[in-house]
Amino acid sequence: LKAEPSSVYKTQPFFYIWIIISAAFQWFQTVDTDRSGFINHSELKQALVNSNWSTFNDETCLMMINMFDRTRSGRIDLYGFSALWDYMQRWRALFQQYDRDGSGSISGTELHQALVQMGYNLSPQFSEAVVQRFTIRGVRPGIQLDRFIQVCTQLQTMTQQFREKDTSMTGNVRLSYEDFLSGAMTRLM
Ligand SMILES: [Ca+2]
Ligand SMILES: [Ca+2]
Repeated sequence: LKAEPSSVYKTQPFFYIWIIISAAFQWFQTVDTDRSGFINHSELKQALVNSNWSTFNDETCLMMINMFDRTRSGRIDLYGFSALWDYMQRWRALFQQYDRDGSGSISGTELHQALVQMGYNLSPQFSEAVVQRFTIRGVRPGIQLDRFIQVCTQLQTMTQQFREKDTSMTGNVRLSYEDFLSGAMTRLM
């Protein structure tokens, strides 16, 4: 048999997936405290921590359960969990990259830079308002990883919904009252 020069590169993704699954499996066993074979909302909430050691907020946990729950049962199996693990690694890396001053939170300015790099055409005031909205009173303005994921994911979904209506690509759409409410309601759920 003639060895293909590209075979090494072809096998690498599998090796990478194997690393993800085995590391995720170890974490899965730790997180699945009741040994049910599934991760529910409260187990996930206990497992995910921000850089200030606070647990993830309920909305972000619910959003992630919905994203990785393949059986639509409100809980995540091992395969969904390994995808979630990979997803979390990526978000943590992004968070660290955009936390330019290493403060452990994303400030308004840092969020603005992140959104510009992600291709959003939004003002610095927008990011400041978002950060203010999610900052806990009495601490320096900034958002933790859970809010960062929540904000970026919702922004992506809402932008997609907007683009579907903005057929002429002008950046402006006319929304009926009911369309507006439907959009807001689906985001609440
Ligand atoms: Ca469980
Ligand atoms: Ca920071």
